[in-house]
Amino acid sequence: MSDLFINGVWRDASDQGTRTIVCPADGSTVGTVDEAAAEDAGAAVAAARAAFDSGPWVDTPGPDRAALLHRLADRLAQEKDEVARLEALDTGKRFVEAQLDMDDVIAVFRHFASLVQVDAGRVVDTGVAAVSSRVVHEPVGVCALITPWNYPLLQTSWKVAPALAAGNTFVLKPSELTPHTAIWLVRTLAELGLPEGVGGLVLGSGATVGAALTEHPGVDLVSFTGGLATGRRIMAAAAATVKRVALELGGKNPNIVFADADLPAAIDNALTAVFLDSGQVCSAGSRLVVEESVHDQVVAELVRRAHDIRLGGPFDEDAEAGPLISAEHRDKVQSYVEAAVAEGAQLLVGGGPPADPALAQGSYFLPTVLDHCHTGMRCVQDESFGPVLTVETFSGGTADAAEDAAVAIANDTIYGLAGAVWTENAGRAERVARRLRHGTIWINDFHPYVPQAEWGGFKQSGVGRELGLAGLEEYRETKHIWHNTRPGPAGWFEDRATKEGDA
Ligand code: TXE
Repeated sequence: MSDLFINGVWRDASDQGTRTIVCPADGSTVGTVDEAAAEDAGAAVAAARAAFDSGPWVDTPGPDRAALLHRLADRLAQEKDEVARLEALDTGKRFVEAQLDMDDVIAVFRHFASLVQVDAGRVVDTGVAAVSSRVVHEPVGVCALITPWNYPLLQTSWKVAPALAAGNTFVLKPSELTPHTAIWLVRTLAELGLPEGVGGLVLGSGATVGAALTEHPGVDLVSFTGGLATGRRIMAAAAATVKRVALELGGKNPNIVFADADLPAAIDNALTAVFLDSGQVCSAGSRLVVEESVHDQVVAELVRRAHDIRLGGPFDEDAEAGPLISAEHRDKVQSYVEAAVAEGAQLLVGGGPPADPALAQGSYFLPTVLDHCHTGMRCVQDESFGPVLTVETFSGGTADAAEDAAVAIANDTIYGLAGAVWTENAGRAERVARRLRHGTIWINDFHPYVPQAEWGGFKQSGVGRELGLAGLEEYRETKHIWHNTRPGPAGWFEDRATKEGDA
């Protein structure tokens, strides 16, 4: 095995720990990997610290750093199907979706490669002729990158690409459930010439390895994508040494449908919004917020379509959606639905695992629609991270009142990651988009993103932004260099000895 990469060497875990990775589509074994101990995390941080402080990567010119990112993208393009297969087996997601994820990973590496080439800082006019003053960007230092299981390589690329582009060193800890594409990534970077110690890989649990990284004084920045509870823990741990944190903590994302929308398009996209990747998407449109006058029509059609969604494993060409990540997660989604019904929600379709015996070994959950929900319910406030849609209804005596009602409902959440508005009225679309307190807003669409645009959350959906231009800034310090070309005394404090001597 030797799946831990520390100081340029592939190693076993120091306590010989291992973990078996299981495909959630059928319970089959994908492989066995090393499971690091806390001291392995410490060793990886020490190596990344030494590599940062000795400068082989910081001092590598930007265009050369960019060239490595492009080489990685080229290699992934060549090996796309094999890497997608690894991803599909670890996550249970459909192979075709994993292939699309690989295209996105390639685009992310190329995006950050393009950014490094252009930024040389800026000159500041101080108003003092003898002073040359400039603002430059430097890497933050050692980055602990902690990633989740839903889009394993893609989420990792959102962190590794900007960390390297900016000249940092990193220690990557992927989700313990889905490590195989992280191993591929670090192995490939090393083959392509990443200097020793610059990129480390430790596999293992959050409680042991993740916590060791977030507490380690040698780490300067923690970038984390995962659940809100873990995000809070990481922020608290990082406070002890005032590490920089970047957090993406999911969402409870409203999808607002006005009566004047293109309803066939809105309904079709509402399905993709919530049931893509079985709802295991941080930006899933898990809250349908629909105008009362079209509620019955929209919900009836959604229920009919949801009922027909075909579930299946990664290589089932008829499948439209895959399993949940684990049996534990499926049970969590099940209890979420039960709690919603107990709160008064009406279960219209789904609500449990499928009856099909062919799917019995996997962690499948039927696409589910819960009607008559409102913001006072936990099922509307808490992330289920499963294929579960809650339906809320709004109305207003006037067009303005309807807008106000929709916005109030959509913003009544502690989260603020993403949201959508469906309407044929362009003015309304713009007004509502501006009033929604969420980091990404789609108008008459749902889910598309591009690496050129920032991604991240308002409120408790997180801290900071990934992608776009800001996604590089997370990994850079800003330094002001003041150069006085005619140095002389400041003259602030009187030099008494000289003065007395003169007298
Ligand atoms: O996430 P965790 P889990 C949400 C979703 C899901 C819930 C729980 O609602 O149901 O989170 O999922 C590492 N210190 N999202 O338990 O625990 C862990 O090993 C440092 C939203 O799988 O947040 C893994 O690498 N690290 C989401 C990563 O954190 C710790 C994607 C994510 O795991 C740690 C996934 C600790 N104390 C889940 N504890 C999104 N935003 O897209 C765990 N980890």
